[in-house]
Amino acid sequence: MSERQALQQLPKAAFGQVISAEANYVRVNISHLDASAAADSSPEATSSSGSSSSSSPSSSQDEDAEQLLHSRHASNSQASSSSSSSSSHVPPPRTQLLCTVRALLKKINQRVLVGDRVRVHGIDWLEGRGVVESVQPRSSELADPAIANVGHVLLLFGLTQPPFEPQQVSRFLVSLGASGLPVTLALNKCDLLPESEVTLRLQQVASWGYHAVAVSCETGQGLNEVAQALQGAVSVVAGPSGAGKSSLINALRMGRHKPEAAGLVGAAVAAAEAAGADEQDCEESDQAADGYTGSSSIEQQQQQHASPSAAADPARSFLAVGDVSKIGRGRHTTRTVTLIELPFGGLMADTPGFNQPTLDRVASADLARLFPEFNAAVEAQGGCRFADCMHLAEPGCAVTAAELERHEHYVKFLAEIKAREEYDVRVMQLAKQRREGALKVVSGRGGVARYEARLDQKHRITSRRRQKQQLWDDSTEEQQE
Ligand SMILES: Nc1nc2c(ncn2[C@@H]2O[C@H](COP(=O)(O)OP(=O)(O)OP(=O)(O)O)[C@@H](O)[C@H]2O)c(=O)[nH]1
Ligand SMILES: [Mg+2]
Ligand SMILES: [Zn+2]
Repeated sequence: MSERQALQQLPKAAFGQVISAEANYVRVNISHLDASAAADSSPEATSSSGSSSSSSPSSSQDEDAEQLLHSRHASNSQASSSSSSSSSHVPPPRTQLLCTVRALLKKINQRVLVGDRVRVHGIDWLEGRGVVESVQPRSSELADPAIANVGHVLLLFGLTQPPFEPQQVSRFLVSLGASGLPVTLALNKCDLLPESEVTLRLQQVASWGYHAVAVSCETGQGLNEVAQALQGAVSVVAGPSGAGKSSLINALRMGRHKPEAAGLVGAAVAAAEAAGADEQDCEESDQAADGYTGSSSIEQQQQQHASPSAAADPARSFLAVGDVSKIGRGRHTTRTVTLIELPFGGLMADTPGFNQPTLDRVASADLARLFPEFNAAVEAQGGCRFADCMHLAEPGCAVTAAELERHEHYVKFLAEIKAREEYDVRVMQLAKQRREGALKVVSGRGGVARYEARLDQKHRITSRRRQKQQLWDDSTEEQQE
């Protein structure tokens, strides 16, 4: 059986994981075929297979096809030189598919996130396209960054450039700590500060109840400890723009965490910076690293995916990194969430940097427990006087008595969360009243909709339109009689 025929015999549905997502399409890494789905039964497929037998493949054909997919899986992850071999007339077989999302999923507001395990159907193996039909239940889901099924979070901040901002770090710790996932905290760019200042930062973070690793993508310091935490896990790196998230993934992919690889990181960073020199190159670099491009149309993506040049050029196999601005802030170089394979086992999602992760998933009643030093203070003092103490101005509060550095962060976050909770309650009450008919929506000046109390039936004035309609109905009834 030729390669083309084998591809046409593959079932038209498969399971896989979303490795990157754009507004209109997602890229799915295919893990296995759905053998229960029928293979291509189009006339072209059956005629090119040269047989007049039934449209569904026999089990041996199934095995052939599956073997082909798996053999391609292995060869795809190596260099792409094989694409110029004798099979040049056959489009490259796909272990990654570019997929649209089924309209029904959009209608029911089912978002497809990076990391989602999905069933893809209607697959065109030759073109490498399909449609995401359903999303399997998630083991975890984060809002900021939006990603599903990760088991571990790496929080990365710059010790400088961008500056270390305690309240921002707290916010990330609370926002991601609320997910219940294990968090590793790393402080990058320790090569830019004297050791004494790095030590002070580590002590500050330790006083909050966290162990942080001081790392440098430039010198490789601390990367081994980070690599150990990531090994074998599906992780996501989060942190502000410019912290060095993409640089860290590049360094790990270079094997920079291994002591014997000293000196390689300079080359990696230089190559990545060259790749990030302009927008076009950034996107090509992203594509080479993870099979994703930021180009707008599905056709462009297909063409770029088929191009072997990116994989052949080692400089392009890094994620793009961008210089920080004059005031030491990141430039939002990474624009999408992308899952990338780590050479020592495991997957790592690179994410766009952001400054204010949401606290929408944190309840006011849970906030205090997300400050480990509060728990320690309460335990040390044998508890607050009141069991339901919110650690604000209550007498006998163990937390306020301990005069902790992050208490002011807690107070700010609590106010924000309470305001949101009160708003949510109001919206729910309004929705309830609307369901019960106590309110009606009227459009006011400028077409702005507002709610107005609905009067009891007996107090309502019948509109002139309704009066006229009633007269009309009565007269036609009379005529009919
Ligand atoms: N000196 C020094 N510079 C670093 C280190 N890590 C990263 N950088 C530099 O910091 C800048 C930003 O790095 P990126 O990897 O693009 O940062 P990012 O967190 O991915 O940023 P976004 O994609 O914008 O979210 C680049 O100029 C890197 O070369 C480090 O350990 N030491
Ligand atoms: Mg980045
Ligand atoms: Zn208290």
